[in-house]
Amino acid sequence: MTQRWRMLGCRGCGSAIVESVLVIAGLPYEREEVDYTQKGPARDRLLALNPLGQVPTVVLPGGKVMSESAAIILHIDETHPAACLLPKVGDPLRSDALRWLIFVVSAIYPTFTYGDEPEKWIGDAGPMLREATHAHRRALWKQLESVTGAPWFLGETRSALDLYIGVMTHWRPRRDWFEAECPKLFAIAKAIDADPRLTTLWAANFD
Ligand SMILES: N[C@@H](CCC(=O)N[C@@H](CS)C(=O)NCC(=O)O)C(=O)O
Repeated sequence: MTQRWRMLGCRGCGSAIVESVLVIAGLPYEREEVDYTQKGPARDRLLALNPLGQVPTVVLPGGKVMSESAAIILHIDETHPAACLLPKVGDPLRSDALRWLIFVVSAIYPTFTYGDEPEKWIGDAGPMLREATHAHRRALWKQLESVTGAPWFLGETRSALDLYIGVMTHWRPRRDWFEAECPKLFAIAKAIDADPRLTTLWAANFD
């Protein structure tokens, strides 16, 4: 029975969010690169663990499979409280953290699910869905910007939300847009870029 985490991830993808949490929590892991857009043995291995074919998908020490980044992070927060991924139970900031964590994964993330390969869902009308999800995503980020604190999303309290912001601002509409339209989110993203614990991980994903 393996004692290490196993991560199925894809360069530049949401797997980097959970990888950054594993690094911060000091949890060693093995990583398999899976380009989920390409049919083949790697994608088959991913589908066998997670029929959605999404990354991150992890195998916990002991063999249990988890997908869904927020669920994985909540699990690590419970089992490794010293990593300070979320405000503790009883801290008034915890409800804010949970609200906006789920907002990111349930409102913003699906705009990529449906907008990245829109032809997969609606064939020839794909470009319309792509533009609609793109516009919706910009509006959602602006909503998040309106409740963003400094220097971190929750103000003085650093959390896993900052890691989502660091990674997801690399994606469309990308950093230049955030700098112009969402300066508080952009500042958090730059601070996350500069975290020395994550230099190697960011280079592997985004350079
Ligand atoms: N709700 C999932 C979303 C994961 C997700 O959509 N990951 C993308 C990569 S960043 C993916 O695997 N996309 C492939 C697909 O949806 O087919 C999470 O929070 O982990």
